[in-house]
Amino acid sequence: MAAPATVIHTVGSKVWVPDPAESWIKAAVQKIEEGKDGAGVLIVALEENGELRRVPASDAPLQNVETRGGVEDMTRLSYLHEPGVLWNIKSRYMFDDIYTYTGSILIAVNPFAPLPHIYGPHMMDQYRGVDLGDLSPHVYAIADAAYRQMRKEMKGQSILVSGESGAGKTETSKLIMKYLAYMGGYMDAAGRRGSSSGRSVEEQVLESNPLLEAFGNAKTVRNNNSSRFGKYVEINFNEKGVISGAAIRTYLLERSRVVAVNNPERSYHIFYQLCDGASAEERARWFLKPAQEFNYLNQSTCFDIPGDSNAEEYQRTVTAMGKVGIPAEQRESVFATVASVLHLGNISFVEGKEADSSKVAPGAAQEHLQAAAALLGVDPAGLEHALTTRSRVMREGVIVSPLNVRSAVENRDSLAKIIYAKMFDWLVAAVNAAIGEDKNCAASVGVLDIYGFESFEYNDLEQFCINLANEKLQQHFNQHVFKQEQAEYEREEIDWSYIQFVDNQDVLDLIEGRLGVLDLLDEQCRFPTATHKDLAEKLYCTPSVKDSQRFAKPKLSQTAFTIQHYAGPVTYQTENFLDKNKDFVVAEHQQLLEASSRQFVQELFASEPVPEGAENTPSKAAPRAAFKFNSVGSQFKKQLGELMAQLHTMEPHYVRCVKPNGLNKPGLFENSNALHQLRCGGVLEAVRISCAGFPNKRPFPDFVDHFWSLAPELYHMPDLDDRQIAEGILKQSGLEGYQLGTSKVFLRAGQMALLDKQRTDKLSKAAVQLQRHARGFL
Ligand code: AOV
Ligand code: MG
Repeated sequence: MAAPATVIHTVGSKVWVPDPAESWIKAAVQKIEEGKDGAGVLIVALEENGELRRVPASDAPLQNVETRGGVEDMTRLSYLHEPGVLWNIKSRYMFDDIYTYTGSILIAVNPFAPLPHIYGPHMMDQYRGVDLGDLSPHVYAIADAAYRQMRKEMKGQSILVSGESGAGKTETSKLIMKYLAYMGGYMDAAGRRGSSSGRSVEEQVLESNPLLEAFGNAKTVRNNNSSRFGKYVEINFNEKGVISGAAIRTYLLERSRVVAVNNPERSYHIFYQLCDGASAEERARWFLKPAQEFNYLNQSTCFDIPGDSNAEEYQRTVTAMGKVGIPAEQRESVFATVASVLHLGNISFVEGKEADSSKVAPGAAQEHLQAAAALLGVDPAGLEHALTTRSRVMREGVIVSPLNVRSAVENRDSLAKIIYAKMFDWLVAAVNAAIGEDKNCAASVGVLDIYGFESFEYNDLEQFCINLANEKLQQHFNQHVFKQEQAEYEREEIDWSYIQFVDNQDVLDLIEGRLGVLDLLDEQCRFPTATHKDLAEKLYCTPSVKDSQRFAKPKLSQTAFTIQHYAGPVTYQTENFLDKNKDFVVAEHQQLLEASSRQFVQELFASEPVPEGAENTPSKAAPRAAFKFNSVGSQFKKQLGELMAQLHTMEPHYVRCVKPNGLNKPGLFENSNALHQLRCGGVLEAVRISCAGFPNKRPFPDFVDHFWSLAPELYHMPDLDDRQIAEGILKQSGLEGYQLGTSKVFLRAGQMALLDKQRTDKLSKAAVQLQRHARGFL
């Protein structure tokens, strides 16, 4: 992305040079030399301490002329390059201007401090009906643009919010939803907002947020309120622009958190809310104890979130459930089920009489067995049996075998996870049923709050799925950015046919294409005896995978694989891929719970076909016929496919959230961290696409005002218009490949810098002449 070499530099040019600590650092050119291969080499002095460095000229893009507090739209920068983009965002952030546009994309940097003065009805009123760019960049402006475009064209709009954990996606999505609810709220004949009677749809939509957050968010090391699921909310509007319904879809709730929490993280908020906030009667009904006494919670020493009260949040959740429209009996059932999960976690096992068998331990574990059974509406003996044995339906009949203590614990955990996951899905369905989708709506606005690209030390199936989602969204994004550029070129009637567009279709083919990684994973999951080594072997030797440019086998591992994602390479460890990809309910759990005396539990487990021979530890079982299973990866791929199909019918709007530092602190901006996110969020890709075409667009009058000195004789010709003067200036410059549109000059990457240099040279020559001239007089 750096501007072309030497020709743009002169002694004294202010440049950016790469720096290991700061990514980019400011410097001034002291001397220009020719390197071995003829390429330019610069000796530069760092602005901060005068230190001299030698850098290839091609690594030293020119600085933009400094404007205090940066520019509101990155495309207005004279030089659109990585350090320019980064510096602009940073300078704005230091003035608490957290929002910046790159064309129509909004970049939002998390302030990590409340900024009440920029939000609320007063601000919403200001942004209402105002064109993007007329006021300071704001998330309300994006929401308003979507809302107005929807009304004007009666076409669906989507607002896609992305960014890494803690970057501010959920907060941003909520701000968008609040804006849409405000604009689309019911208004009576006198123009009063808010519905006069009962619940309003917009209130239900907004209250679904705290509700789902209570059950699907948790404190992690990255974010005290981290969403552990992806979410797409579609808000329906009638032809008057009033909200008429909504539909919520969720993706991939993290299940493992229900039974395993690492210090200093927490499990889902609702567990702590319940333990601290339930009334004395409720505590008695649900056999509750302090959170510290439940094994699923006390693996971590964190039970509270600084600044939050679990008990108050419990009230907030109950209120939200009520406002959304979940009646008291159902709330009771949900909480009883949440409590049952906690009790399950306290059922421990000891060795049974037979070898390799187990039974529930005496003492406290028995009480929790009783409690869990009561809350789940099943017989305690039946629950114990389901936890400590495994039956398999074979051709010869049903074979019941005991489980040892370790397997019983695993079995108990998988029951807890499936109950919680089904309850979460039930809640989403209940919210949808209560709000109601308006299938006959005039148009909708969809808001997507989905996990950003992830790359950790250890990357598992979750990261693989999340990164697949990001690749899909990235493709959608690239296509859109590219289309927008093209649209402008077409409007200006210039030729753009030769502009190349690099796609990430090859990564998608590798992951989700025929005989791609997901296909091979499913294939291995159908072999009960297959291990992760078999999977890895399969990946390493199948042509559709191994021959992909985007696939590599890491040198030091026999079971991992690396995918070259658009945002960088990620190495995935396959150890858990097979187990995590298999999703089914263990036969005894299904039988036990579908016969529950509690209607709610029955509903959760309403008969699902149980696959023959299915059980959850197939790797330890004897070889047997392949069984049908539900593939987590393929299910997710299908969901994603549906989401993308939906998004393709809508006009997209993008918000890229950036986390300015890893400490969640206000006022701190870490360059390399932010740069990485701009890369992952496709912001730099958008800049690249724009640079591949004509990154600098200047209206004729502006162009002439700036560069007239390159052809002063033309400037003074009375018959020429600005377009003709601009054309003359460009002809004289010796540049090639630029274009003249109907109202603007379109310059290729780097050409602005070259013109600027010609202008500076000319002006300094003129200045020297002027000086001589002046001296002559003395
Ligand atoms: P995320 O959704 O992107 O992370 P959140 O939206 O939960 O991130 O934001 C994390 C925290 O940053 C919030 O709890 C707020 O404290 C703060 N924050 C974010 N945006 C703003 C804002 N506009 N104004 C003030 N504070 C803000 V995750 O769900 O973990 O991927 O999985
Ligand atoms: Mg979130």
